[in-house]
Amino acid sequence: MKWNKTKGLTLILTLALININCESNENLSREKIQEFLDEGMSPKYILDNGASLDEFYGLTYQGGFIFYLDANFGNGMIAAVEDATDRMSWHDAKSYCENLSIEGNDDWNLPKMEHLTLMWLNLADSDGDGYCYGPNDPFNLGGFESEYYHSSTEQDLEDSRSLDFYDSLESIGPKNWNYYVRAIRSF
Ligand SMILES: [Ca+2]
Ligand SMILES: [Ca+2]
Repeated sequence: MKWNKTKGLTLILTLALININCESNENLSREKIQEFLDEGMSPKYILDNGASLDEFYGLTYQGGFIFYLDANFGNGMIAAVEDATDRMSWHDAKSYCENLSIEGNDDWNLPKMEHLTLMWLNLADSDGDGYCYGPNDPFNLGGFESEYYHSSTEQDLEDSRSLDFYDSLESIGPKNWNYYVRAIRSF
């Protein structure tokens, strides 16, 4: 059998994972999952080795926070770790996201309404009490503001949909209103 660096590393990581599972016989901790992600393991591989889906939300992967993960196929979505610096109009929000480049990835987008809602559920209100109290809220995993965020979803030519990150109330308003912006990408 021929060795190379990648094979060696994969074997070491696999043994580490098996070792953890045998010792604890419990689900992997968030800290451990984050370590494995940082070492280059895929979320799907970690899932298949005993991690539970909920533990992934808010962990960092490919330059963002995981807020969606498909347990069957291993694809998912991340939110950029920060908002755009300023509140901006819908058109500016779209081009800001499309021009973003983080860790070599330039396929960021303004989230559709359903993805913005998922981001709120799995990151901003991770404790599920129905509210996000802003950056100092310990259960607000993405550091979101307790304010309105743009979605890419249009209502008509002049209006678009947004989400109040305080209580996840949906709103429809003119595209030239300035709201907070958080880019997302799929992996
Ligand atoms: Ca782009
Ligand atoms: Ca909450």
